Amino acid sequence: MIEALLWDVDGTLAESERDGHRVAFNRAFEALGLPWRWDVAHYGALLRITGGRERLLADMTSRADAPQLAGEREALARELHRRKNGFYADLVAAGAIALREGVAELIDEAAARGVRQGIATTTSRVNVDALLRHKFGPDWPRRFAVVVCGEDVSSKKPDPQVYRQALRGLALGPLQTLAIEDSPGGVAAARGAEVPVVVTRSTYFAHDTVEGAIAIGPGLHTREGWRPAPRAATASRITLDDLADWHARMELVSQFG
Ligand code: XBP
Ligand code: MG
Repeated sequence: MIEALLWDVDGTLAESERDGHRVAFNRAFEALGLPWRWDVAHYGALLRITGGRERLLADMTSRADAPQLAGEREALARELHRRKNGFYADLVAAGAIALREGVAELIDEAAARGVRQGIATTTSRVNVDALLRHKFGPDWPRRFAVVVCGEDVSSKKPDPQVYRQALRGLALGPLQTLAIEDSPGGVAAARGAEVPVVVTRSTYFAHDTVEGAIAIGPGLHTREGWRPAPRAATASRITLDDLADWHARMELVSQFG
């Protein structure tokens, strides 16, 4: 029985990376007079590092024109990240980032059926707030019983901390919940906390091998292309009944290429 859904943000609620965070990082580089630009492919490789500030620091290790001292690098990463988050909020407010199809429907359906919901993300709280405020209005936090963000944990995904903290906030055991994720790191984080996880493939993790999901498919908007195939056909999208059915058949945990 699913008591709560735990949502990842970037890649799952919205395709926010390529046209959101990436563009905002590039604007931050420009604003500080830096010649660095992250193209779509390079950003895809950098996404293996979770956390925007951590991503900046990792990229600096391969740039000869980055500050040499660790303290200076950290200060630059902090300032770039602060500016990036501002540009990201601008992009969201301008309508550049849409919720993925089927997401709003499932959030509404879960709320109507009394299933609690939470956010479990490595993203900064300001970015979650910018996105969800734009999509659901200023009282968006009322839709979520718990919201755990990047700054709330000492170690980001794939570390399971974010999920453990969300479970504590909900006062539920892992098997009473279900996570929705898009990346191998997110799946590892959920699994590390023993939370069953369903994967909706996103642009940047379209072909990665995902281990241990209870179901994987192209998105919540369609019943096509899912493994295992959804059985509880009550709509043309993935519904709470489909999630409950996969959750009940959890012995199907396996590796999807
Ligand atoms: C995605 C991330 C984040 C975002 C950028 O997290 O790794 O770092 O790319 O956000 P998730 P910040 O899929 O768990 O939502 O710059 O705020 O880190
Ligand atoms: Mg994600």
